[in-house]
Amino acid sequence: MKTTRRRFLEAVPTGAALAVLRSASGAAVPEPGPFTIWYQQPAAKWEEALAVGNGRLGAMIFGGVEKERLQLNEITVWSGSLEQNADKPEAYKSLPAIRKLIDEGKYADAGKIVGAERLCLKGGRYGRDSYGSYQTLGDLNLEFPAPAGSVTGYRRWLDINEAIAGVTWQAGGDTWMREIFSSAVDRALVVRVSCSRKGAVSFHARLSRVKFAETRPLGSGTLVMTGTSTGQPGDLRFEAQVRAVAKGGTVTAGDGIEVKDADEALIFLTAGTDYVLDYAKSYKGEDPHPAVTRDLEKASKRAFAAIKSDHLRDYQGYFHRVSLDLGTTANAALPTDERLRKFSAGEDDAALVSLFYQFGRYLLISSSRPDNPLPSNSQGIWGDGLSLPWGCDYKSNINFQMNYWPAETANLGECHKPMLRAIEGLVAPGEKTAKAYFDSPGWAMAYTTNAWGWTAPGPGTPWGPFMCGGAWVCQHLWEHYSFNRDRAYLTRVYPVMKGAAEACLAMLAPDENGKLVTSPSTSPENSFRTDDGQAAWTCAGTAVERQIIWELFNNTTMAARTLGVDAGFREKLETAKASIRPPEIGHAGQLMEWGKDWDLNAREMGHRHISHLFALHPGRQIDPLRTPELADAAKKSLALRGDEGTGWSKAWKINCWARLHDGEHAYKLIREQLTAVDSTRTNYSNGGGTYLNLFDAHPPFQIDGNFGALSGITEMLVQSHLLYDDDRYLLHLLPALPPLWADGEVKGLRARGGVELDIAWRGGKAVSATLRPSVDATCRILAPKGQKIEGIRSAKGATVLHPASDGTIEVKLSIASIWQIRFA
Ligand code: FUC
Repeated sequence: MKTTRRRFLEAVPTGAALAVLRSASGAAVPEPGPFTIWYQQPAAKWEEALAVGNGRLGAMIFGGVEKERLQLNEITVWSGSLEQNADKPEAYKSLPAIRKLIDEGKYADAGKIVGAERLCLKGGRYGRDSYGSYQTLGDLNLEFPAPAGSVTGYRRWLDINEAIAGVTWQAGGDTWMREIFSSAVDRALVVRVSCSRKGAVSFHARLSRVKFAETRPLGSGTLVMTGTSTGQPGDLRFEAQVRAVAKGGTVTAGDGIEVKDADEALIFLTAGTDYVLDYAKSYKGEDPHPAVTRDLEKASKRAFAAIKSDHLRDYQGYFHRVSLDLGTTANAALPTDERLRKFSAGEDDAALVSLFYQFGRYLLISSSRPDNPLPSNSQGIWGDGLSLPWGCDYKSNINFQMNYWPAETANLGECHKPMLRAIEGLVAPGEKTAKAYFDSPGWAMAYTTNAWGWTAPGPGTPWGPFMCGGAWVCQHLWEHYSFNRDRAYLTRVYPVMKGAAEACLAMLAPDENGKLVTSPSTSPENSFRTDDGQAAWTCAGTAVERQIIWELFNNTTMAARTLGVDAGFREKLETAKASIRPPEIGHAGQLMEWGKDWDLNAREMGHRHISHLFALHPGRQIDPLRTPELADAAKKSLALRGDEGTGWSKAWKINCWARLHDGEHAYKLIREQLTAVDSTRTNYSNGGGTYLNLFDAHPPFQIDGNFGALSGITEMLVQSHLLYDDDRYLLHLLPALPPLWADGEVKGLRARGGVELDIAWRGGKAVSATLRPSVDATCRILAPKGQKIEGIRSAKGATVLHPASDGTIEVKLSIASIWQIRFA
């Protein structure tokens, strides 16, 4: 299929969509544009509904003509509570016996003791007891009179350029429309119901929840729903309020809100809970009623046009920072479900990939605003039911981190903040965990966390006792600094990194050659068979734990050096880092996953976790430019694992192939990730893909695959993870461009060192690049393979190029100048 250039992608002006039909009050029905995800039928199930969110308050829109269901979420609606007895206080006493068994090669026996002594004491089961689960807030149901005549021209959409969803249809000569968005400025979900005929708008609105809530009228045209997460005393309390305001007609409230014969109606919904992210307060905050009431009073007094324009200014302030043009094909004109099905069947649709890319950015902006009370969870903020898959928590052996991989690179650094705050909040509970399991200072988190500061190991094996979750999430603290260079921020988070490093020192023990390894150690959720036939999952020194700790020690020493603090501790970490057993290559040429060469005896050769590739991505210890043999071994490991997997597993592999500079293989995985999936049954091995609403399918729905793919596509275009000097970075332009994306343009990506950049390419070759440093930055630049940098200049003149022996060019870029690169 022929690919034609598309010029309109970048910054489509607000309201540019064609106004073909107008409602009685002037609301215009928009036509689908390049940023519209749209369908010609209502959602038949939750995975077809469309998501809106303001970071905290979200809805899934089903779009029925007579019955509209808005399934509601508020990010702090969680069952469970702080578990004070999660840690086994004397678990550390088992360490010597376990280490001895491991040293003797009795891995299965060592695993038995870990299972008996080093899991949590209490809690930890998703959806049950104190661990709890993220939950639905409830539903806003709208019921309309039967349409006068047959329905034609039905369309349901989500415009991610505006973060506004809508539904339109015609019946009996009338045109109907609903527009729905969640405003961060007004802290409210806003719905406008309009019709081309005056006085035609009538409906009944209700608030409901499967359990544990009651609704009552509150003054004219307002309902309030209050409840608790599981109906038990001490539970989290929530409240939602909804109000209808009509132009013309009447509004009354009883068990629901009745709007009759209006020209147009606005519905406002506000919500909150008594949750606060504060361990010292046992996560119990204030009664939500005053804030929910205040938000409703404020929003419902404002005009729709004012709310909408504030919403657009706010949302587009994030969204418009990046544009991506990979070309477009005829399929771009089709409804999104058809496009996805055709793409799954092998048809080309480059614009679907860029839409999916921008949808990932939309999802992060919509589930993780800077002031969010909690970070984006494993379903972002969108989930129906009282007990969601895996508690819908923050699984820290990959999933939590993957949600935030693209935050900095895709120019949404502020959206990273909820995660960074949550990490700081793990120190207090994590100190108990470090003390209990390692008798050490500092803090640790095992394989997962939840709204209640869970840091203990899980209640089962092999997943529960992975103890490096805390060390892993600390990578994000340093990354936020390396992209933004804010010393005040680094000063605040440095003690968090240091605390995690202190606990890691206690996790390490010397191996038979005096090299440091973790013991006991696991490779997340995978197990092996030893050469003498033991089926086990505990050993010493899994690759992932050594790599995570290397990364943490590396970042913590750089942070201490940047801040000029802690010389003694820094030295201790540097010495320890140099003694950590480095990544190893096994007999099949692969990167070894465990402490011994057992990869070919793995219980599951195609296991979805590729933990031992941490050093390739998201780490930086392995890279084709610096450690080509290890990079080849990583490639071999990827081949042994295969491309099958869950949605997030495929997404991780996109990042890995991008880091291996293999754009073709990365693109193969993007194609597989964009396979239309219908099933919601949990599949751990080979069901990964994308639902018709473009949510990632594990299956079931898990948002990390959306964010992981966003990160992976960004890594294909720019990489900046390699340091060539203390805290100075190498900018690698177009490191993994697939042949199919011959012509394209990306604008507004961010690189470490504080640089924003644009690149345009034709025929697979870079034609121009622009760098906008946000600090004075010295960096090195590597041109795409086969190309050279001829010059870099700004309006003030050219910068001197210092070619280095590795083919890179060192340049000094001053802030407040825009630098243009010329390629040969
Ligand atoms: C980890 C993964 C599963 C799933 C769960 C939420 O345990 O192994 O595949 O993603 O987290």
